[in-house]
Amino acid sequence: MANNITADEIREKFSHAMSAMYQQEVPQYGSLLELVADVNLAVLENNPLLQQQLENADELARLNVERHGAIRVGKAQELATLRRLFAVMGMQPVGYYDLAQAGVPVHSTAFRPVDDTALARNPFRVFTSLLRLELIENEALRKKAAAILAKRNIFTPRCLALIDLHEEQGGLSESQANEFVKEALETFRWHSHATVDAQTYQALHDQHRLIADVVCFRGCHINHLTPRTLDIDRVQALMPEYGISPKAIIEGPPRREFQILLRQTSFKALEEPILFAGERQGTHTARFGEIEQRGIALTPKGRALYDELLLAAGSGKDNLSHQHHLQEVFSRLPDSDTLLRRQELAYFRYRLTPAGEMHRQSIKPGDDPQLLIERGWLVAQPVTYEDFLPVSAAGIFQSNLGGDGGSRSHGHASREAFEQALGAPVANEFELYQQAEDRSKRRCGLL
Ligand code: OOG
Ligand code: NI
Repeated sequence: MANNITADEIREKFSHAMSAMYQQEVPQYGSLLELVADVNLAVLENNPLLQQQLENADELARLNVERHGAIRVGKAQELATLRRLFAVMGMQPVGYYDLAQAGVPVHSTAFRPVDDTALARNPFRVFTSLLRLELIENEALRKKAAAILAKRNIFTPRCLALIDLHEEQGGLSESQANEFVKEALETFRWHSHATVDAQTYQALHDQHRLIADVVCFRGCHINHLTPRTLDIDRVQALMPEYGISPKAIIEGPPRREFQILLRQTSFKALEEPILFAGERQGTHTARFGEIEQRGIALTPKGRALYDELLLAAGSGKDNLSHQHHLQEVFSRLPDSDTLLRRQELAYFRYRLTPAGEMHRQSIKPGDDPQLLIERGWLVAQPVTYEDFLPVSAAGIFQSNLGGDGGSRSHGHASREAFEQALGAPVANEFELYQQAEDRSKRRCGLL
C-alpha cells in the first residue's frame, strides 16, 4: 500500500491520545505534567551543558512526549492480542519481570520500540502484567475468577479487525491508523461500572486487591502514565505544592553526578466511586500517578553490582535518610562516564566528531575508542535505560495496593509460561543495548 503511515507515527498518535484521555480521567495527572514541565525547563535553563548533551544525543526532542503506562490483564488471550496490538505501533515485548517474589501475583513485560530512530522519536512504553490466577489458593474463587475472565472481550470488534488488516497488509493507511488509535484506546479506558456484584468484588479483593482490579472490569484500564523528569528529587519535594501527595521513598539508585538506570516515585491511588452489577455503590482504588528520571543502561556486570548494592542498602522509611544511606552504599559504583565506560559497566553510543569524520579512513576495526576520544575524533554518549526495575516496580505496586502487598507468594518465576501466554519470546534487554552500542561502533568504523 502506497499510503501506509509508519508504526512510529501510529505510536506517536496513540501515546498522545492516551495522554489526553488520562488527563481527562485523572486531573491530577495534568498537574503532574505541568510540574514536570516546569522542573525540566528550570533544569535545562540552569544547565546549558546538559541541554547540549541531551540535544546531541537526540534525547531532548523526545523528553516532552516521553511517557510510560501500565496495564494488567487476566488471561493469556488478552496478553497475546495486546502483543499484536502493540506491534501495530512498533512496540515489542522486552524483558521478563517476576513480581510474585514481592507478593504481587503477576508477571510482566514491557512493550516498547527497540530501534534507535524509533526510540529517539517517541519511546512510549507500556508495562504489562498478567495475573497469575494459579496463585489464588482458594479453589472456588480461582474458578470463579477464571469464569468471569473467560466471558469478557477487552477489545472492540473493529480494533481486532484492524489488527488483522495490519497483519495482512503489513501496514495501515492514514485513515485506518486514525480509526485504530480510536478503537484501541477503548481497551484502556476507565469503566466505573464493575462487571460483578459487590459480594464477588469483595471476595476477590479480600484475596488480593490486584485480583479485583484485573477481574471486575470490562477493560484493562491504564493505571498510570508517567512523564520523565530531569530532577526527580525536586519534583518529589514540590508535589505537595501542586496538591499531590507522593509515596514516601524514591525507588531505585540514589542521585548521582552521572545518572544510572531509573529512579521513580508515585502518588497514591485515587479512591474512585464505582457501581457494582445490581447498581450498589462502592469505591475502587487502582489509578495513580508516577514520575521517573532515566539514566544510563548498565551492562550485566554493572547491573549485578547495582543489584548487590541495592540489596545491601535495604529499604528505609524516610526518604532523606534512605537517600543518604543509598549514596554511601553506592559509592562503590563509579560515578563518572569515563570510569563506567572503561570498566565496562555501562553502554555507550559512539559518534565521530567533525575531526573524526575527516580522518575516517585512518580509523580501523578494533581501534581503542579511548585513544580516539582523547584525540578528539570520537565522543561516547550514554545509552538511555529504556526498561524497568523489578524491585522498583514491586515498590510502586505495593505503595498503591496498601501495606506490603500481602504475603509472599511461593510461585516460581515462570518465564516459559509467560512467553507461552504471550505467544512469542520476550527480547533480552541487555542484547538490545549491546546491539545499539555495536551499531554505533560499526558506523564509526570501529567494528
Ligand atoms: C505496574 C507497576 C510497575 C513501574 O514503573 O515500575 C510500574 C502496575 O502497577 O501495574 O509501573
Ligand atoms: Ni510505572
